[in-house]
Amino acid sequence: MISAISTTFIAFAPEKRSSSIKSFSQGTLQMARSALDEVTDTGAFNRTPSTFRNFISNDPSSQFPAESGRYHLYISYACPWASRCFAYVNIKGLQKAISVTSVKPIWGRTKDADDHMGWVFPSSSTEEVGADPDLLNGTRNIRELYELASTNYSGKYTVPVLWDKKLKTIVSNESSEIIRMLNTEFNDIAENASLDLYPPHLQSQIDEVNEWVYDGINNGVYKCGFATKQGAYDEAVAKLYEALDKCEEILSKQRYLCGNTLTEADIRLFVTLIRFDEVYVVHFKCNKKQLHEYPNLFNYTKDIFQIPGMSSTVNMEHIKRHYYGSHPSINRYGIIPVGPSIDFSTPHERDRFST
Ligand SMILES: N[C@@H](CCC(=O)N[C@@H](CS)C(=O)NCC(=O)O)C(=O)O
Repeated sequence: MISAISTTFIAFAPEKRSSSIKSFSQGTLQMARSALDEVTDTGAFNRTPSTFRNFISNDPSSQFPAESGRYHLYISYACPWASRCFAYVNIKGLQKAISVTSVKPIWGRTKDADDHMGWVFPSSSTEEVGADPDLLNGTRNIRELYELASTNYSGKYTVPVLWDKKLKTIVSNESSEIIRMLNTEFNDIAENASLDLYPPHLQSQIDEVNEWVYDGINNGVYKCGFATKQGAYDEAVAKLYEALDKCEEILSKQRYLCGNTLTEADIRLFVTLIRFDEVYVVHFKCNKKQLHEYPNLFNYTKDIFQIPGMSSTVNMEHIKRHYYGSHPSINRYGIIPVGPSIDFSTPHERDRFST
């Protein structure tokens, strides 16, 4: 019985909401139901925090114990946040333990009763290459999945969703926490258990890097793209290029962001860089400089792309079709620009740095 499970679900009381976030349905005070609604009065994109924040643990007596076959990850190949979780499944060697389903790339209607647009599943496994129906729960879209997990949910219907097949509920919809669980809690069953992307001696450095990379780059590109006033865009784009320049400088001296070993900070940066020239330069107006004009950042992106398990998490067709096709407020006709079709499998010479 779902109602009997005490999972952590952060419900936002009306008084806690940012009063400047536009309401989903006109005239009512609702949480943003889509990223397109998360704009403040100053025209700045303001991301709402995730709401399901439970943790899987390697302690067998915990509410969500790490067990093979128990959890399912719902993703979109288009989404950078979901892709970083999928990347962890692959590089930690958890493919046999955690099953994964991707939605269709382009948002569709999720209910006849209203006009919400969101992530939908194909109705058959042949309808859309790279996407599958929800064979586990039989839902038609991610919204229905949230409604299965909670009867009073009133936030966005985002991916990733880490689903517990046993308790039939959402464990977490916050990728930064899902990747931490995947890094440590499944090590008894992970095929690549020795890979530690958040080792104790680097944790404070990783946290520090994550903070400015998230603000300036991961979330920064969205702040550029979804800004509705010039000042908000100008501020976001200046911060973005300041952070990219800082990365370029760091990566001219060492292979990865926190030294010469791969860490969580690199996977988090990678998911934004791989989408940069194909999408963010045009769709989000991040065109001061392109990724391939930064020699170190560009080669670094190729380096990470070529880590076994990473390239299969990148589906550029889904990425391009999603962004250009799902945000009519910034790309009214859904036209997908040609190119630049970058090949990330070419030599990168990053192995010149000793590891
Ligand atoms: N904080 C979340 C953010 C996830 C997120 O924003 N996902 C986007 C796709 S890239 C989404 O599903 N958006 C649905 C919507 O805006 O309606 C995480 O990192 O897991």
